[in-house]
Amino acid sequence: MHPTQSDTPEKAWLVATTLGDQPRAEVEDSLRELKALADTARAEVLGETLCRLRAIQPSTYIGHGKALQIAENVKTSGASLVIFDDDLSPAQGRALEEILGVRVVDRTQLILDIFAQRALTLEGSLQIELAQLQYLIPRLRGLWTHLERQKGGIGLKGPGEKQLELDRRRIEQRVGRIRSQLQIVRQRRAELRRGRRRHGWALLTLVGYTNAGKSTLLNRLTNAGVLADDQLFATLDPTTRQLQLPNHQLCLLTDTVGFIRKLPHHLVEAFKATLEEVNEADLLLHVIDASQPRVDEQIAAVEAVLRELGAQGKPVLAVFNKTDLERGRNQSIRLADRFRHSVAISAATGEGTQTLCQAIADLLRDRVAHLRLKIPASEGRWLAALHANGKVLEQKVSGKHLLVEAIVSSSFAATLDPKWICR
Ligand SMILES: Nc1nc2c(ncn2[C@@H]2O[C@H](COP(=O)(O)OP(=O)(O)OP(=O)(O)O)[C@@H](O)[C@H]2O)c(=O)[nH]1
Ligand SMILES: [Mg+2]
Repeated sequence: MHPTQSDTPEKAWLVATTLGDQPRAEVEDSLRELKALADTARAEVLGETLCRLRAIQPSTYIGHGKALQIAENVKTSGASLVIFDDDLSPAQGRALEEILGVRVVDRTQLILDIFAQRALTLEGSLQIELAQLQYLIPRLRGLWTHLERQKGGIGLKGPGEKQLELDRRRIEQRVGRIRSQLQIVRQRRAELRRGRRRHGWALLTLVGYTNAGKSTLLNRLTNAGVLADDQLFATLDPTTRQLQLPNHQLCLLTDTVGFIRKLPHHLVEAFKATLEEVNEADLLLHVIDASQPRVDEQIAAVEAVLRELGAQGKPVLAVFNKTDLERGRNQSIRLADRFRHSVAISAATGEGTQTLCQAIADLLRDRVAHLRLKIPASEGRWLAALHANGKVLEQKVSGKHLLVEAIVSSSFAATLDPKWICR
């Protein structure tokens, strides 16, 4: 079912709908995004239809007359695939395929396909497979009807209920196996995080709409060398790098998968292992592409996913990005009121990134300690620990003592002998 995997691009016709008095501009924007998704999946878009619906038709989603009109468009254009911007029920998908005479894919399936193409690591592949199987289970019946038809249909005895039941059971077993493998991944991630916590370094996670510039920012701040691309969902797997703030405080910055409007629930569910980086963060950097015409909706979409993850209470620093573009500059001024803490930057040019680092340091102030220490020479091994866990600004020997000035996390400071700390 991948519209994406053959060498010759699939030729797609796009369909979006407005319901009731939903503003047209909103749907046009969603359609533009669907086009970008189709493009990311390497489908060639031949045309599009925007349907105004008074109500959703339970059987075919859009009206029958409209469906026939699209069937005509499909035929004359030579499209091999119709992509719906809205989610279709399995029955609606089948009924539409019947009328349109070509495969019908909805937005969820398109996003699942893109994720499947992008998954490089075992963790990513397992998560996407889980989401795909869960999407598939309620659609199995339709799949079999298709196969029967391809075999000649009428009179041919299909695999029937028994086969369907067998397949469902096999898929459910696979789902069970993936879940337990993912459980192991989660444990490994949790161990990794515990390891990082031991140093007391603050954990920062980049979140934001896909294509907002999260990876570009990670690269800019840490020379991470991760892929940043003008494509949706360029990043699937989290990358973590160390970042040193202007006060010499060390923290860890994690880049993770981007969000999108109507992000399939299965995906959010399946990507829990990856997205735990969000829940574990001490501070979220919400990267916002301020140059987007409908930036408010993108912000709302990200906030909705954060709520779904249970991360709504986390401290957030809004990072208005792409202010090298005029609209980015203008909108970042307007948007500042919406957030308690915000900074305007351009990850591309680096402008504003110093202010950003300062803002992060300010927000994490209570996690860091600037110490002057007088350590007995016999406890010299602590000097190595200070170097490993923080930033030593100065060190010298004075008689039987080491005098050290250092920046360390508050939690590491708590492990030091209080007698050594000079007030
Ligand atoms: N003009 C401009 N373009 C930027 C800026 N930051 C990022 N971009 C571009 O925006 C596109 C997306 O950047 P990425 O860093 O891949 O975005 P992302 O948020 O990591 O996207 P996903 O991983 O797909 O969620 C790339 O083409 C970047 O070059 C910026 O400050 N200004
Ligand atoms: Mg990215």
